[in-house]
Amino acid sequence: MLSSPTINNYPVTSNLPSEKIAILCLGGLGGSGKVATELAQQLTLTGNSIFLFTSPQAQWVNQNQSVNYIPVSAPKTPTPSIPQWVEPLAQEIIHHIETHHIGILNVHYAVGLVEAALLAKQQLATKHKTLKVCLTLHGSDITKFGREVEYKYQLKKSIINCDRVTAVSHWLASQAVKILDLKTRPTVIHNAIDLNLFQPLPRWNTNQKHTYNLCHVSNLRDVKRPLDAITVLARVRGAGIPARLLMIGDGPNLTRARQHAISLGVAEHVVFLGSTTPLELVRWLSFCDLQLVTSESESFCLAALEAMACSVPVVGTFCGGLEEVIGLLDKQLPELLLSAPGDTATMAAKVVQLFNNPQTYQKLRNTLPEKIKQHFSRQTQLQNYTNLFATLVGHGA
Ligand code: GMT
Repeated sequence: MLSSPTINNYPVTSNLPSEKIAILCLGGLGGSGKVATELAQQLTLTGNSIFLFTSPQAQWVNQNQSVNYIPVSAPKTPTPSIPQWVEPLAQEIIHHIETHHIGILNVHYAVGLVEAALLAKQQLATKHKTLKVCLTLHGSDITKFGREVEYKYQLKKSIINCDRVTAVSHWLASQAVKILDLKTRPTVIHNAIDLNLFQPLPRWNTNQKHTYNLCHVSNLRDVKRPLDAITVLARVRGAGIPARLLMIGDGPNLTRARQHAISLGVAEHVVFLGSTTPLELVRWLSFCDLQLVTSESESFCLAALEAMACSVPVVGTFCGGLEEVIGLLDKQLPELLLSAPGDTATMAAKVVQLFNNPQTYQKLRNTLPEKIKQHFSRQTQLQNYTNLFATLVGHGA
């Protein structure tokens, strides 16, 4: 065990068990992979031996990271679990667990990945080898797959068989209990972000004839309702506010989104930027006056946290976790900034109201980054995970 390691100069009491730890996650654009990869990287920086099992050419892994990256055949995006990919993945997990003598596997995202992990645990047990499986729930694993009859029972069985289960928000923990009728509530460990990267940069848009820059940052899946962001832009412009929309991200609704912009007559005011690196994202955010989160459901909404850390206020939906995240920053914020999913008229009205109230707007810009530091610190997240892993060994594990 190491004494007093630090993360970005913050001390972290490392009571990580001596067991080696691996983190398994999806390798695509999604937030669960981002959270898991950063967690692996940050724990590595405390001097621990952490392995990251994720898809080849994973989105969030880069050469500058010191984590032990092991490509495995995990899917890149949430994928229904079928034996054709789950069983081979389990065999790869067994191989790497045995090769590197790993004792704890933290699985980020339930569907498919946790079945592979539990299959590995079971087969290792027949060789008298112990693998503890700690599952982190991220969102649609519960809110989408948990509601589908063909996945629900398998998912519940898997969750019950894990040694520990966490969720990224209280809202998601409650959904898991309710949807799957769980007897044990998952432990909540909120996500955190890299505040050395996500911080306000000098503003670009300071001219008098200001065009407001809105942005929508997502993987353009149906659950994000990206077309609503374009409708909100059209409504804001219709209310006389000169605005454009930066669509940041890539995904299944890209073509429909472009067509929607044309059909609403705002195509020249919508810029599709595709997916970006985290550094590029911070730079784009420094052009932005406001972020639109139009999702049907979000367990947490990492994109909103990143924007607010860069001083970009968010107008969004009551979609679950977002309300919890911004409500923790300030109890008044959900009422001020959120409306029902799909209610683009109210969302546009809230945007207009903010831009027409420079005092309220500026106060948000000035105070959000500091509040995020207080409520979503990396240090707390790491401490919570290390404490949890420590409970997996020794008595009662
Ligand atoms: O659960 C998903 O839909 C996928 C997952 C991902 O990989 O992007 O997203 C979830 O995890 C993020 C990180 O914890 C959260 O910020 C997102 O809110 C959450 N997405 C949903 O709940 C739809």
